[in-house]
Amino acid sequence: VTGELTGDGVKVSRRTIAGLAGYFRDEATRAAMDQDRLAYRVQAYEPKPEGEPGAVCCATTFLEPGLVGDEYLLTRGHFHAGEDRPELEVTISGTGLLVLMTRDRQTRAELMRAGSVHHVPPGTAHRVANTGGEPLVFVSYWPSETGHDYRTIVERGFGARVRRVDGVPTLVPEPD
Ligand code: M6P
Ligand code: ZN
Repeated sequence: VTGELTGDGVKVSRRTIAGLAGYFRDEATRAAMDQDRLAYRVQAYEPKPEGEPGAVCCATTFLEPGLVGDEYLLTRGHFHAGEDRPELEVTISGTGLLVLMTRDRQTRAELMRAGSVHHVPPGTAHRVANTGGEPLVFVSYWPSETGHDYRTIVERGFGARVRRVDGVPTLVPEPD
């Protein structure tokens, strides 16, 4: 009901503002913020080690509300190393946008709200932005043989960013 995962094998990780260096459009504003401030935490249950087949992994992400300049707090985002590996996102609470980008940088977004379910097709980078005033909580499911490619996003980013334009969350195209 809350998304909280507990029990043997659940691993918890935290990502602070410091851990999001380079991910926002306005890096100077990010660098001037409290570096220890929590951006999101993840509770993950991976029955098999990453890259090994035979299980479905799941994780709950608790993404804090807030802005860095005019950009909403976000997860780093990644492609899957296995290009044919999909993912499923189930929103527990809060509101946000799931940003999806194909390898040719076509970028779109889906509205996340309590109960919404989103399929991330194979070959699609995915990132979540919290556009609301409360934590955005969602559960993700992916096959255990999926590896993660963060480098492509670090190097080139997404084709669009979720920014506050006239008070409204807007997917704004971003030059490569
Ligand atoms: C979702 C899943 C996890 C991921 C988390 C945070 O829960 O996609 O695999 O760890 O979001 O996103 P990221 O790892 O891209 O920062
Ligand atoms: Zn993923």
